[in-house]
Amino acid sequence: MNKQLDLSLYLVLDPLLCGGISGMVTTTEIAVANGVTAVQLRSEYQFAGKDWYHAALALKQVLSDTPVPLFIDDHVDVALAVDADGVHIGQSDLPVAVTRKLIGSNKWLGFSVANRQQLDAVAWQQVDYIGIGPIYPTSTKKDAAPAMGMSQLAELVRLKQRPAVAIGGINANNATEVLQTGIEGIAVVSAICGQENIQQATSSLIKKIQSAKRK
Ligand code: TZP
Repeated sequence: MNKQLDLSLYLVLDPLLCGGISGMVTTTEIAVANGVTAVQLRSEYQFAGKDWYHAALALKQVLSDTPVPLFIDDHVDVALAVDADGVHIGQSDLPVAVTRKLIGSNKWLGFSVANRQQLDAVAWQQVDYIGIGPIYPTSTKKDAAPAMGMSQLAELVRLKQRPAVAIGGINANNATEVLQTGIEGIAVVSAICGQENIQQATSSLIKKIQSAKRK
């Protein structure tokens, strides 16, 4: 199926929080059925090369009959191996231009920024979207930059030249104020991964997104 770059609710999977590959697959099935619009495979640790490959392959399969794209965090080789829809990189990964060269023009490229200085340095022509964060404190990313809060998020949203998702500590209680900045979407890990009721967790985020978009 044709994929869409819809950043509204971007699920970032973490194998530790989700319960391994099978947990990530189940989480993705339920979350996508309830409105998640983009999925990223990400792991900070305890994930060997072959685990990355098998997880990516399984997720690609789950998403194959949906418009929801699969992004691979950082691992360009894995993205190419499974023909994922895109790659997401951060400030300490391969440079944007090099990543773009490796993945070509038919895959989407996302890039993380954590402050104004990093936003000012973005090679906008080469990226399809940016991730802005952390917005709030998070324990999911061990080396996360300081939380930027609402006023800095609003400034970065005003200055950005591509669509963006906000990330870091976002949940159904604070999603509305994030979306009120006019940002295209929210990215979450722990607000979905590892939640007891994935359906309910996803639906409550979707409700916030729908009501923010109506205003
Ligand atoms: N990048 C900035 S914060 C973060 C990433 C990957 C982790 C967000 O996780 P959570 O559980 O949604 O706070």
